[in-house]
Amino acid sequence: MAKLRILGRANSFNVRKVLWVCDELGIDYTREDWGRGFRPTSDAEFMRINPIGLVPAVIDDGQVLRESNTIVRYLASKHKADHLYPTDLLQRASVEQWMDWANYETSISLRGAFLGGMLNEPPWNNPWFVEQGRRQIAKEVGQLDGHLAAAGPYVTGEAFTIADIPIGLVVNRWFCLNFEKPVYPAVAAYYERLSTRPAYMRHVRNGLP
Ligand SMILES: N[C@@H](CCC(=O)N[C@@H](CS)C(=O)NCC(=O)O)C(=O)O
Repeated sequence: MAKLRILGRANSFNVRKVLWVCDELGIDYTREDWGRGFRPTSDAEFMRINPIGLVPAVIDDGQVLRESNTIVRYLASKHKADHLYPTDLLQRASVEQWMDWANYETSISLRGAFLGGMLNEPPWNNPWFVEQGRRQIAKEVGQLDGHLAAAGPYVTGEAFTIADIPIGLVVNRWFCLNFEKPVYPAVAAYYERLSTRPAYMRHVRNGLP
């Protein structure tokens, strides 16, 4: 069977989720550098594969998939990793609600706090937007802190699941942000807990925000 083909630069926030889950599941893959700093995703070759023009995209058995969280869930299901992505509907919803939260709520805040405030990228570097993003991400990571303190040590409780993958990316970026941040002890302990996983150190806590 052909190896999973991952299209996207290894320094991308969303590609790193896919690389991490592949390591957790022992999936063999090839990866191609597409996206900022490499071949542009606006190239016809990429757009034919993913007309949305964003990384990651993966090709598995000739089928194209996009959206990092969807790819993570698909791979966990395909490899029957029920311990990472439970089949019980309520447990599954608990995993998915955190994945959705990370992809929607925190990614809006990080546009201001990271793309605007740290990378100085227009149009996100508007001072109002940067300030809003910083305030909002601090609030959200505070919510995560309260949740982990009450119901941790992982996002859905006792065991590591794929919910920890997008949240693990957010937490790594949080610690890289360059403004004065509140101290969140449960999040700090969680960061160290995730860091015991070789795949996290390899793809996420590897010096990149
Ligand atoms: N919702 C998408 C977002 C994908 C996304 O924003 N990808 C960024 C990189 S993290 C991208 O393609 N940026 C353009 C580029 O690198 O050229 C997902 O979760 O996969």
